[in-house]
Amino acid sequence: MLTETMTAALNAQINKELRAFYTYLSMAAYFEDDGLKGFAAWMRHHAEEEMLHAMKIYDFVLQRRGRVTLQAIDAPRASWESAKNAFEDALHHEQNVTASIHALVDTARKEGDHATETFLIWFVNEQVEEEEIVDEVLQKVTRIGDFAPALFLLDRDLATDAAAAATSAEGTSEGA
Ligand code: OFO
Repeated sequence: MLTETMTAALNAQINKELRAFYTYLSMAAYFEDDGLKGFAAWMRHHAEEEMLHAMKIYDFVLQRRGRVTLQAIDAPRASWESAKNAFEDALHHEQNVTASIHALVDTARKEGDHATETFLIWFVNEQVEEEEIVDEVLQKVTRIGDFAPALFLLDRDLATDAAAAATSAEGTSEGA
């Protein structure tokens, strides 16, 4: 059974994950509009991952006989100055999520909730990976700057990455 404090903190995290879903989906729409379909596919795949994160916490709260209470999701930003600016924003967003996951672990420890603390380890590790992949693309777009041919090559690579990630996610859910 979850404590009230832990339940409130987990519900707040569900909202943050849904906010991340919204943000990445908005970035996907921005890149679609900009004609960068590979960037758009990458962002869309990432948005879907955020929804899975939200649902993972949602299911955990229910499993522990807690009450899921959904809160309003703030409207995300709709446009960015450049691909670089969008990825800077994405990295900043991931760093905030990392901080809030760490704060959740602290709460679980204070509450003496070992099950939640153990559950959150997956998210702690996931954030290391999330920051790394966003930062990897950010470094590339930073080096590319305004050089359109390189941007289109990266767009093609990101389309391939997004398709491979979607296939592997399908394989995982089929195997589950
Ligand atoms: Fe990209 O962050 Fe969720 O957890």
